Amino acid sequence: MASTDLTYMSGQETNISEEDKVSHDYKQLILSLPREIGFLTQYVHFFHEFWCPSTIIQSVNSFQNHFQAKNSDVVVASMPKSGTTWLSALTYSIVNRQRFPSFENNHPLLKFNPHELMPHFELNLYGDRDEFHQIDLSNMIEPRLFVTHIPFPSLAKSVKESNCKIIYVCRNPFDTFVSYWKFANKIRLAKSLDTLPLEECFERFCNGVCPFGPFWDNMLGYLKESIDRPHKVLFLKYEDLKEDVNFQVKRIAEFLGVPFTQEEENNRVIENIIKLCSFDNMKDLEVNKSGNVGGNIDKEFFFRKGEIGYSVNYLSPSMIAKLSQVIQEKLSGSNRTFNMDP
Ligand code: PAP
Repeated sequence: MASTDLTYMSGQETNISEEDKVSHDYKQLILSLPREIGFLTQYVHFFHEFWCPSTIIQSVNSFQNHFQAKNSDVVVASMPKSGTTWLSALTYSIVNRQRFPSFENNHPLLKFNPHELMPHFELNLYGDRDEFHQIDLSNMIEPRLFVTHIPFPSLAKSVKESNCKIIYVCRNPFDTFVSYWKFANKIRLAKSLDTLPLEECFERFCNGVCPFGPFWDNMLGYLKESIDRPHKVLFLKYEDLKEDVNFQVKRIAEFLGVPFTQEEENNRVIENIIKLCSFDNMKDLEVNKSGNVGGNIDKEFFFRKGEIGYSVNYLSPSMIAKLSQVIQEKLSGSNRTFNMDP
């Protein structure tokens, strides 16, 4: 790919022209940081204790310095490829069910991809902004809904300290890794760039090197908060959503302080939300079949298989054994247990 760099915007990437927007001071900072080969960017840099793509460093800093959370805010947080799109759609539908009671006509999710309805702090909102730019969020309807992949300790102080709510979704690392690797290569192919070899990416992932990782640190940061402050952080698993989404949707609504009434249950509101946000439905929507988000990522790339355990078709038994061991070691050090079977 010669001297071309990729930058990671909107959960994805753009091209070298985006990196040119990084200010001189940030270029100096970036040069001083440890770096490794990235997935969607040429490099990721170790910044604020996580692996951060170069152009995101500036927006992460802007977000940390300027974002003022409101107690009514809701934040969907995750490692990339853990179910962000699905959880965002569910959260949007649950929170806005009074405003948009019809799930068949005129619902925003029939016209927009979830990523267009809920801005990412670091990828859309503060991406492509200079450090001192104050973003006007006064037009956002409350409760404001946001998305982030940033680890808990590196969130803006007001997000951590206010009473805003965070819902984190975690997915087993095998499927997360394969989903990310496939996603990155689809984008690279669309840009006529070399695809990334599975083995090399896997080694880096096992060493913790992936955007917003290490995987285990990102997950454990939110898991710890969900245990210490259960009213602040709800920790969900993609696999649990797949197993019993009805139960999890009720859990989310209760956590957000908007439980479903008996009348809503009788009117099958929960089932309608689940159907609207289901993989099959969302993948088939015209709005998700064409066009892009962030100016350069095909919306269809967000919907691939949506299955559990599909990664065994890509990872050898020895790769699965290796990542299992890494995860076990990382989790045992934290006295947490977590079923990570593929
Ligand atoms: P992001 O972090 O870039 O937003 P994210 O939505 O977290 O991506 O992850 C995409 C994965 O969720 C894909 O998994 P796969 O590659 O293993 O197939 C995608 O298919 C899956 N996905 C997207 N929407 C849904 C949905 N409505 N239900 C279940 N899985 C979904």
